[in-house]
Amino acid sequence: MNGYPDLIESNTPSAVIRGLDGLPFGYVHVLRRGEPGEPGEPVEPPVEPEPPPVPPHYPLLSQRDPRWEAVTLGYGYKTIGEWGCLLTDLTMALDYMWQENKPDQFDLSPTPAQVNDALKSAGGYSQDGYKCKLIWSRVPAAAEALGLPGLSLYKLTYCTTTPAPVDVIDTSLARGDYVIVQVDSNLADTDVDEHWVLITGGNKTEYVIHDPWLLPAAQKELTMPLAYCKPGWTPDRAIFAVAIYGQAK
Ligand SMILES: [Ca+2]
Repeated sequence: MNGYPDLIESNTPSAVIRGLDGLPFGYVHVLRRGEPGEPGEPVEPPVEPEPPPVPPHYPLLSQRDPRWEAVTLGYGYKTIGEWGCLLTDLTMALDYMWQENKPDQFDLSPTPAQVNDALKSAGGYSQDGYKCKLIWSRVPAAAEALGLPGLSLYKLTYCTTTPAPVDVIDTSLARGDYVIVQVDSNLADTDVDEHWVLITGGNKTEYVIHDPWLLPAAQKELTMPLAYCKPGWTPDRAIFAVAIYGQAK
């Protein structure tokens, strides 16, 4: 005997230590080698699971955002804040495409001012008097210059006097294409006051739209026919042109 109490190994959490006189004088935890928490062996922290990736979503951008509202649209005499609705719609679509293709560079998605510059470099505008008009077929080249190759113009149709092709819109939405439509910004008169919005969901009876005119940009989504429809109108009556872009999937 060395004068020290014997350690009694046990499967139970505690074991009794007895002195030489056989009387218990304390309790200690007796740990088997390899059990968690053994002194001298670090305990591995629990591994946190990776957060799920954020699914792509359309941003809510306003053409009247002070960051770009004063920028000249193309080569014209109007600004993005005044006439940049279509440009802002395109930017929201390209930002969605960006999220799909570059999810790790989420914060670098292009702004309307950057898309405007890319369109100018790609020959994406034509001058028509004081108007600066978009050349639809040049948008893919501008997108590629921004780092987004593979965009195609699938459809461009004007339907001023005929019902809009809502079946085509619905098929395109289901496929994940980008749908931009023209509406009448002033329903109080009889002509079509050109305005473009982005359709982000829904179907032929009710579409969710992102309206670039609204400010602030974090405005709530609108729906047609609540917006841009006279009483009794369905979306196919209220849409006067349809442009659909997409990327090969
Ligand atoms: Ca009108």
